[in-house]
Amino acid sequence: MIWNETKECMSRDEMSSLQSKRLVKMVDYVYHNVEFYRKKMQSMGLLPSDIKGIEDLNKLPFTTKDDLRDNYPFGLFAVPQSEIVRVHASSGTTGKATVVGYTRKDLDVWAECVARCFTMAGVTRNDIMQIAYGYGLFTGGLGAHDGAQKIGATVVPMSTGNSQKLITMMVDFGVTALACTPSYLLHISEILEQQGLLDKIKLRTAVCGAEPWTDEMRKELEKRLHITAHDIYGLSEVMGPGVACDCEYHNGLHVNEDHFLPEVLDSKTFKPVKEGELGELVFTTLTKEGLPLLRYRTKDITSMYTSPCPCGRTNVRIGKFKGRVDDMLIIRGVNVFPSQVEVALIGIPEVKPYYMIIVDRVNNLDTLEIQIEVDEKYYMDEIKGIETLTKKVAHVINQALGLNAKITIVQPNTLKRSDGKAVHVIDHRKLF
Ligand code: DLL
Repeated sequence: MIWNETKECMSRDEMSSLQSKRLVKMVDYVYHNVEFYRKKMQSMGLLPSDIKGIEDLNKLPFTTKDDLRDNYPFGLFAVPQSEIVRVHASSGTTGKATVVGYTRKDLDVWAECVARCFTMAGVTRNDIMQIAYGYGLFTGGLGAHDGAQKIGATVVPMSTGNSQKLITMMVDFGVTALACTPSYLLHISEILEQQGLLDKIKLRTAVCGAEPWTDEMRKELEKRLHITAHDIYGLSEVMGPGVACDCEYHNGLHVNEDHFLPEVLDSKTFKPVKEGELGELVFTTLTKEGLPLLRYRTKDITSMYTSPCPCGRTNVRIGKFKGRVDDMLIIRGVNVFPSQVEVALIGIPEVKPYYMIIVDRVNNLDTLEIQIEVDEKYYMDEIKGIETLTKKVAHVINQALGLNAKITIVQPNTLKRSDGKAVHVIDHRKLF
């Protein structure tokens, strides 16, 4: 489990027993240090002594993003402010920001977890690593920075916002590793291609996360850039990047479960789903001091696997994210995830994997439009060419979603590029 000795892993039984020990301690800690949890547990007639191990996890209350917002800014912190050495915050599109706080030990654990993840992606002290997540209140920049530094890589703290500078330095410094969102990596690959710089870079590996992306997109990026790309997951409430990451087998993301105890639950019954089935990911922090959380509902949809991974790591894996509970669109009664559109588009060579899904309601009927960018190599002025392509894309989308969509083919470089989390959906129905 140690980042530079990844082959020396605990058995599943050893892990469960460590988790049980830590959970018992954690429940006692939150009961005595966080009024919110004490009151919640008291209202359920629950005492810390009722929790004897992970088998009692389902007795504990859930925590939601609203609980953090209701206790804005520091109400759920378990230590006095003098013990908090850093805060981050995530601003949702609605409501107040959620503020998270870290003690010095929390920052050490965070760096350790990110270092393990980057090690899974093959990063070593011999790498020059650009961190192109935003630095600041977002956890991506500083979180990835501390992890890369812990490994001993040469860190280039790029942040976001200046793609040309990033590319110049990538070439001049011989950058070998990059951390950024997958949509930003796609954008970078496009600029490198346009500027004829693809064979001037030494990039080997990219560690991408902060937004859902598909395995098809990973392979596409690997092919374009001749690299390996890895999926890193995390969320600010639980810590930031580094909660889980995939190894060279891309068999799902190994969870740092000695620090974050995962459950995948049916979001109606709140009972665990069977191994491999989709459900909502829920985390209980096992070692956090500043902002410990019991059963935090991430709203992220995934599945869990305990079978052995050929890499030798024994920690559980979560499947690539299907999206978020609140990302799922219901259009004319059909459940649609933006990732389904992404997978469908990657199979069509004439279009680029940029897309915008626009949903509306006209005369009480849902309408679905998908704007798609044609690849410049295939860009056709003649109406006939566009018509044929539109029909082809409409057919592929219909097969993928089981829905008819209006396909609008737009000119190359029309859809907005993103250097952070990409927006793929505009749902006008929410405005009513
Ligand atoms: O996005 C932390 C992070 C930074 C993770 C850099 C990875 C890399 P938040 O801004 O709080 O934190 O957003 C958390 O982003 O609940 C997921 O919905 C989504 N998310 C994060 N990583 C992935 C991923 C950071 N690899 C929310 N795949 C989470 C899919 C992801 N979704």
